[in-house]
Amino acid sequence: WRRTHYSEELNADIEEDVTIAGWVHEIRDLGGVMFLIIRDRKGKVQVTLPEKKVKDKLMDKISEISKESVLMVQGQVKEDERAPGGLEVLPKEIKVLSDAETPLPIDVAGEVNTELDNRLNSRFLDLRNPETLSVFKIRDKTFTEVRKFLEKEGFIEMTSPKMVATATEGGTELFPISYFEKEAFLNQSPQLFKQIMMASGLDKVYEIGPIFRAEEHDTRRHLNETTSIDIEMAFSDHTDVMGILERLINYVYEKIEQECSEELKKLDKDLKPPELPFERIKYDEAVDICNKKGIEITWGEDFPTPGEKAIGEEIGDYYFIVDWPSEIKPFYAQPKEEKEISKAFDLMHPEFELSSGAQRVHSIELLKKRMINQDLEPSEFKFYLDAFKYGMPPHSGWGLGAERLLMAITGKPNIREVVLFPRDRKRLIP
Ligand code: ATP
Ligand code: AMO
Repeated sequence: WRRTHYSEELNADIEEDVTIAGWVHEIRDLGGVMFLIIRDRKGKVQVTLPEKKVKDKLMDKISEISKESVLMVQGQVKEDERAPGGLEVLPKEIKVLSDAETPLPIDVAGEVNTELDNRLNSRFLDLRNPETLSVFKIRDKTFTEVRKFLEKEGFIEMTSPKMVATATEGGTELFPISYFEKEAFLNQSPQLFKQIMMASGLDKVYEIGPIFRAEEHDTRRHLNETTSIDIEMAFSDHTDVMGILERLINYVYEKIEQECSEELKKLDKDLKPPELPFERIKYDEAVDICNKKGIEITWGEDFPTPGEKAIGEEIGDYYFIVDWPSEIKPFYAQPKEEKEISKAFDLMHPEFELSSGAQRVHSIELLKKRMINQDLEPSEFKFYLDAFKYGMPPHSGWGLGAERLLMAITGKPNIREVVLFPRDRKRLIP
């Protein structure tokens, strides 16, 4: 037997027998007639078994079936206005491919509010809930559209190693691993590798891949393994890549709004593409907003979560923070003429940070100086610094947290909702 149709492909004009396959969503026995609602990836369809018309053998088989068991049903499609969707299948043969144990560990229909922890423990069952499935259909579409956009802009996809010898984003957040006789870590960012590629002549590269951060804290917007969308672009400054970033966000919102309307409806999410261009506010202005709202910040500090929220409330949409103090941005961020300010930026959603980026230092002398200032040993970065010796164009780039973007699109308040198998402070299984 092979599936001939998904539920949503059925229509009353089909004369030949069809074969559908899926899970038993619901069983109703009205005495004299039984209804099975079969669910597949695309929807649901009713299978109707009137006792008089169906073979006894079939009836016996079905009377013992449990919810969420896997069936294949062969039969005729019939119009009936009493059936949900106006169609039903009258079975000639039913195969039980797999029985489901009872009770189920979580409520698949999503009527009982199951705790996230339990849902994550049985993610395969959780995905049978159309609301959860919608999140992951949107996730799939988001990655597809990000790739389409970047390819159209002339970016080439690269993949960088995830097992590395050095930190890039501060030494405290590294996961050490055992790598034969060497000291090694899981990579925090493709940063150094995408920059090295700027000396290769590829000009525009992107990577979508995992990054690992040993952050101790347990919040709604941090994971220990997360997906980063990274770009790097030669012969550009920070304003060029900020333009690409805002157009990318706007494009992805439009595509999801147009092509995932069913999924958005299931999530009860009204998605409006943010208006272009996004507002740009200076670091100093952001500090003022915080101080005015009673969140004390001194110049040279990063914004604490309440500060981010306060600025987000004031602006109400996506915005960039620019003109950051050089001292709180990584060594690779290019300072402006007035050295204490850098050509780095953060892209903010009203509720959290979504991306950071910068024009990069491309002078090897300045790069070494900034490393030393940040207590990094240039000799450990030889493989990276070498790329700056033989012709390195000016370049810029950013890293965008894919799960943060998906939180914004789906409206899910917890980052764990938008990853199949999240890794956080407490969770390593499944
Ligand atoms: P990135 O980590 O990429 O810089 P982010 O938004 O996660 O982006 P963090 O530096 O991790 O930035 O944290 C930003 C802010 O989040 C910090 O300034 C801090 O106030 C807040 N924060 C960090 N850890 C916690 C925590 N455990 N609880 C509440 N807030 C936190
Ligand atoms: P940054 O450290 O700001 O920059 O990371 C970029 C973006 O990645 C996301 N992100 C996270 N999301 C969930 N959980 C985490 N633990 C986590 N850590 C980071 C955020 C963040 O804005 N190399 C630079 C990028 C560059 O300059 O190109 C970098 O890694 O959305």
